[in-house]
Amino acid sequence: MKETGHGLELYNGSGSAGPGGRHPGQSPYWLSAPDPYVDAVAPANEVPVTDPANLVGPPDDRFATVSGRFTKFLVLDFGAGEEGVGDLEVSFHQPPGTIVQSMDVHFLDGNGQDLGQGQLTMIGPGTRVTTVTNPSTRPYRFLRLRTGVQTARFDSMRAEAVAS
Ligand SMILES: [Ca+2]
Repeated sequence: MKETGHGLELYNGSGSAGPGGRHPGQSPYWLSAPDPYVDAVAPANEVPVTDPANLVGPPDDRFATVSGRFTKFLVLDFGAGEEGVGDLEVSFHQPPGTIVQSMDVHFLDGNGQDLGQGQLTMIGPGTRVTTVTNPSTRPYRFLRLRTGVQTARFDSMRAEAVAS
């Protein structure tokens, strides 16, 4: 595992840097085009996240570890002006022996209003991608995932598209 040394940096860049990519001096996120990926762990987040920058931006085989807490939520932010629409695509990793983990996923608008709920179901070991069906057609800015007592590792989460 490579030490990045940029653990506090919340944004992963545009993805143009390639594997191993986050570099100091890269264009700050507010100069980048809107992207459909999660931008940050939101201030409203309620559970410990190790290496949170690793679940920001496009998939890069670097994983953030979420330590679930009973009745607590992981809260993620797509960023202002980068509200998502459509289903949610989640890249995750599970260790050998893991059969299935499941979390409720709430899609929230910019005011924190709950627009609808889907189900994240992570099946099987290794690195995988799954889709969470979003019942709402409205743009969402935040995700609230009910973590339970599970530990989960996420590479990235993306909306089907950026709201226009
Ligand atoms: Ca990642």
